[in-house]
Amino acid sequence: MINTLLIANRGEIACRVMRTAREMGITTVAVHSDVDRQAQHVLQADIAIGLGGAKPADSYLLVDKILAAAHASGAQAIHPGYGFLSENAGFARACEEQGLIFVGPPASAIDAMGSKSAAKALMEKAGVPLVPGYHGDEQDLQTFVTAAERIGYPVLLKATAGGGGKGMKVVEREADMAEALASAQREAQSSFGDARMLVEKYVLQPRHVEIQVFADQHGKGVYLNERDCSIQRRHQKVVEEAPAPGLSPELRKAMGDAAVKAAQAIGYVGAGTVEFLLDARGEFFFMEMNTRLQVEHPVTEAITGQDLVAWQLRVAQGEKLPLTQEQVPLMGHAIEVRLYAEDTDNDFLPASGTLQLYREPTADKGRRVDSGVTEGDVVSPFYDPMIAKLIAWGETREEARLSLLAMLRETVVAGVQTNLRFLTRILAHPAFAKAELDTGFIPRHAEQLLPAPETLDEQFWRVAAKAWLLAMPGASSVASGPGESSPWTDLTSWRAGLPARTRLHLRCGELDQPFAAVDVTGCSYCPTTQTLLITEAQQTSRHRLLISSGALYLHWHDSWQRIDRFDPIAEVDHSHQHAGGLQAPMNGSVVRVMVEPGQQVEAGAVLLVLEAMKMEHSIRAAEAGTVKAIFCAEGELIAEGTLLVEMEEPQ
Ligand code: MV4
Repeated sequence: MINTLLIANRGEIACRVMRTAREMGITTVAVHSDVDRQAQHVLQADIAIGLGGAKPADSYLLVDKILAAAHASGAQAIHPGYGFLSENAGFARACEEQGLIFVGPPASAIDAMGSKSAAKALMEKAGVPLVPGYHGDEQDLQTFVTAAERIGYPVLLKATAGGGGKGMKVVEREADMAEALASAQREAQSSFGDARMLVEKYVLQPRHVEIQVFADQHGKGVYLNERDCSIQRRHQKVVEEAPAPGLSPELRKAMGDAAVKAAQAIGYVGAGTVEFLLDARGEFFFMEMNTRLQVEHPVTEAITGQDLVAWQLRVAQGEKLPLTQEQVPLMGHAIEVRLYAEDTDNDFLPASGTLQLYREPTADKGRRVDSGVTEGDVVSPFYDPMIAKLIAWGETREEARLSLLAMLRETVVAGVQTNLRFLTRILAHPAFAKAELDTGFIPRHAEQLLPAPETLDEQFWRVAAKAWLLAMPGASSVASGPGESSPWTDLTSWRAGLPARTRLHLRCGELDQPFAAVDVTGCSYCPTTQTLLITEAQQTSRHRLLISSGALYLHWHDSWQRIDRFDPIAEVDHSHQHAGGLQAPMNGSVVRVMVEPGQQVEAGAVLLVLEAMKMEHSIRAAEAGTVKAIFCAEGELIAEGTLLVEMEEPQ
């Protein structure tokens, strides 16, 4: 019996596993790195044990510390989640040796699937369909040329030790084989320390269809239907759904039976996934087996009504599978998207930072959100950048799709860049609506899916200014409110002999916009629903706003834009400035000095760049003139009020 379970993981999957454990009356033990001390998985656990460090190698991968934590907390079992130690045969073996239950397959089954060519040999023997190819020990050029000749070009070279698409090379014709093989071998040697290759028929525009399998310790195995995970970006899954659209019951059974056969051939126990390539003609081929619970398991749970973590824990305790094959339901349709902290404008670079705003869609029938964060948490650069998974279930695929789109529109994230808009565009794409799925989906539709780099147009700034004046506490005091004689909110004040001074200056990211006047006629803000209504030319548009810690957030084209008052330094030019000099408006450091003494500058030219409160601020020349002296240097820390630059005004 498991009455205490240690979860050797973090984030959403640790929270997910703990939820079921709690429901089963099991005491939960979290382990955590130093940076995760206040993470959700730690706060939700009954017992939390620090591992130290930040990087996985210094924390969640420390086998000895995790085993010691299990013993110290009285845990009988360890659930590894996914990633980290989940497919580490050495860890599974160490658990077995120390009398701890590893919630996963036997170490021998992990080993069996570790090498691609060995796995293929095993699957071939078990009668699981393979892509025609060669996966033997001979590694000379002639062997590969002969094999490719036999299977027919194009062929695909894959590293035996590889995975996730690394070290793969398509070869179109015999003349290219020598160079392709040498280069693939070099890459495999440097990536995996193992140059061995295999070659397969290259399947054009395949779908990624995987079967969820389960096996108990009594020799029984079942499949819980399939998932289509064809929508991937650089071998990273983005959207997953169950069942696979268009899969006939006959094909489902054929793939399911093959997957169970694959599992039984290696003495599998617990949850596993057998991945197949499915070609346009409905032929399927074994790709690999994942010996863990997968990220996308919720879509299977949604269409079967089963709790796969409960199944894992029951099987791990020696119980029989809860259902026979005939009893496994397939109800409706479910789709999942992975919300990642990443910069879609910048080659999907992982993003990090504080979740200044984080609001999940409301829980409702057929909706599910699995996450491991809350507002104010930090998305750190040390771990996988997935923030949450959103899952929608419907009677039909279209119902699930529309429900998931609604969930995406309710999701609010600010402070960290995410792929929220990218996901919305995929779900809204006509080709996705028509279920035109294959692994080329994202590259094929990239132009429509990839958000153009941020350009905030005039309309955005108009809405932002109205929102600021009507919704921000105190903002309207700078203006005459609506209902007064003039419909214009005049933001300019005149001073004899001086140019008009802008009173509202907003900033959004790196862009800023000054306003002399803002027309708020026909506009209203409703604080309870947090919506701004703008009526123009008989048409009312509705805008969603959020106000949090002094900033305004405006929902604009499927993402949230943070709007602040522009840089107080802008005010320096006018008010904090001694005659001919520029002072630091706040404590900070000098990032860059852009000018030299004696240099002539135009009005508005950037003289210095300061960093304060993690933001960069430009110090600009108020008027054209000559730089007389500079009193600071790059990298220097400066106090508020320090004179930084002296300007000589033209005579
Ligand atoms: C293939 C293939 C076409 N033909 N094998 C990519 C990752 C690795 N697990 C297997 N992969 C592929 N193997 C043959 N013989 C195309 C892919 C492939 C792919 C597979 C699944 C999901 C997305 C993919 C994206 C590009 C290529």
